[in-house]
Amino acid sequence: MSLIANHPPTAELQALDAAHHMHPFTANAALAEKGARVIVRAEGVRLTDSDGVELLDGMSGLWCVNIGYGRAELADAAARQMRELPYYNAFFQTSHVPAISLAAKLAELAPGDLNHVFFASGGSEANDTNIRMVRHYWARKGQPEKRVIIARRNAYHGSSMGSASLGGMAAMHAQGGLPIPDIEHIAQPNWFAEGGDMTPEEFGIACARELEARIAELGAHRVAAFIAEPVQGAGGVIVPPESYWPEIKRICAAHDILLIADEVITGFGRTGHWFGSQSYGIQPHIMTIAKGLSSGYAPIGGSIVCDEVAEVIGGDEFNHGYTYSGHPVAAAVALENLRILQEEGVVERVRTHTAPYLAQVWAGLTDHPLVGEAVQRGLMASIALTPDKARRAAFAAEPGTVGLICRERCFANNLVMRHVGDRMVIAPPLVISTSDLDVLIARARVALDETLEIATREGLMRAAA
Ligand code: PXG
Repeated sequence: MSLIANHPPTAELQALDAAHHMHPFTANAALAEKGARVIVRAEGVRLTDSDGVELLDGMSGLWCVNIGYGRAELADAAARQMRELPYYNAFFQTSHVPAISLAAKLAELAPGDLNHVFFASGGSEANDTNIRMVRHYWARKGQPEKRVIIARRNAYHGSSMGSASLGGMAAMHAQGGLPIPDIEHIAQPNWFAEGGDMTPEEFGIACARELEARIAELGAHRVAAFIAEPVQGAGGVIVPPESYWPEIKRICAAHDILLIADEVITGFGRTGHWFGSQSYGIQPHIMTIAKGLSSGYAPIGGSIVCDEVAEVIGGDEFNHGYTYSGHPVAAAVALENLRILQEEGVVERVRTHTAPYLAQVWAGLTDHPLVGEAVQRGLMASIALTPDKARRAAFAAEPGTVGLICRERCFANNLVMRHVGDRMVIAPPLVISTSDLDVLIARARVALDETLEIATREGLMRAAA
């Protein structure tokens, strides 16, 4: 590797970034003062910044680089496809080889009769497709009033008007006139924060029964679908109690409600199966996919749709689609990514090797005085920071104050770990080795020690009333 940087110096990049680049989910003025950390390249599970410092990426970028960085095969697939057919569409009675092959491959990988794919460029677009598709489905079946979609508080389903309405994040609904009509929210199965005196299993049932209660309130004739992530990701890696999904399944079936599994994070091996639904024995009617579909090498997402819904929707023209639906280059990259995941046995290795190892070392973090619980499923995991373990207490300070300190300490120790409020989350590339998991845990421990020291010094170790 060349030691001569092929980019301007960091300060210059930061100044241009501050002057012209509006960052997503960021207070840009505050960032401008501090300067963004500029990432210039990556290999395997490691990022390199513009000062040449190496970081262990505990987040797979943004939950997406499942296969790890630097796979030349994906670059070659993109270049090949760009030369042969950089763009064509499927709107007006045409199709092309990458979209056809990818749809067929996804039908093979997805469980049961999820045999049809509607492509998008990412998860937000795919969830907007889902809103229109389930409402149109019931309308075509003669029940146009069956249009309410029930989702969960603290869920993340994207940033477009529709998908952010599905999402249950209050801070997002507070900006830009959300939610759109006929979206309802129920509790998330977050036992640590909201379980009170119930056991996790009792709490899982209670959360699921909120769905049944809301359906009863609205009338089943008005409810089109329930959407949820098998394991909430951006909400803080909330692993539901084992009792939760069987009860949700029963309720959806009993009231003739479509089930949409948002697999944007849980898909493509994250939970140790191809899809999170398989980890929980769920057979959804629609799955939202994105991120790991191409390991983030190209923007592509979509909806995998069951036979019945596809047949009803296919009966006339569904007035919906994106210029880049099934983009040939992105589809070719996704196909190559799936080939490698499959041929190298990456998903199986997570299930039988790395996830069990992570489960063991991650659980060990509960001996730290700041850590109230440590949960994990496959290669996604979280810890809840607390000032009082016995009470599972929240901090008296503004939520996220201590989490942000911990995130900063991780960054300073060359580990990318995200905070969601006062939960710390990881989702490393699926190709991570057990020795790199050891490095991750060692750096996390240092960061936790430093966080405890700072929080104690600043009087932040007080519990909310
Ligand atoms: N569904 C889920 C479950 C997601 O996690 C989306 C939909 C939207 O996908 P697109 O491709 O439109 O971004 C997501 C995205 C975070 C973070 O900070 C998480 C996501 C996106 C950005 C930030 O955890 N998830």
